[in-house]
Amino acid sequence: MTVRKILFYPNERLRKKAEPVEKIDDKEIQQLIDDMFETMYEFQGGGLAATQIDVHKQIIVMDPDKSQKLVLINPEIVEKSGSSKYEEGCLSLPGVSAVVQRFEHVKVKALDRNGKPFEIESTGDYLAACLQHEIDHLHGTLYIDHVSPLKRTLLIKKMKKIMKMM
Ligand code: GNR
Ligand code: NI
Repeated sequence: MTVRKILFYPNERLRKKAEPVEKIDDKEIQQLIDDMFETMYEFQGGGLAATQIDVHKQIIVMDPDKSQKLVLINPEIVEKSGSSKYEEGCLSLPGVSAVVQRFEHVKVKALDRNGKPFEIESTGDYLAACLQHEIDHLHGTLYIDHVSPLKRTLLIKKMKKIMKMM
């Protein structure tokens, strides 16, 4: 297993749309999933999208409450309703966070790491925010796209200052 390099904003590759995975029963894909967990734990994220390590395939790993490893391949939101706010951070924008408006409830359909379909649903909590945040990454969207232009400018300025000190 290898810790992979994370892409940081404003890298344009974070804006690429991920392609669906066709063959899950593949050594390369299984290796990639292991590396994604390794990378996510190394940088203490609650989730990680393949896009963030410059692999443009529809794969997400998550461990939102540090209790169960979740893998979502080719995820798709099949139900969404309501609205709620959650404070989000992102490994691709180190050192900053902001309150983001999301759907309160989502139901997501995906394949697990064995290619078996499953559904996961969540309402108004970290998992619900995380699912939407990670699926956004696969579409080239970042949480700062969901805040006001003024707030976004301030966040980017602060992030660049923090990154210079790292
Ligand atoms: O570590 C992370 N925390 C987080 C907090 C609220 C909502 C979403 C997240 S995901 C983020 C890790 C990350 O950048 N995933 O793409
Ligand atoms: Ni993120």
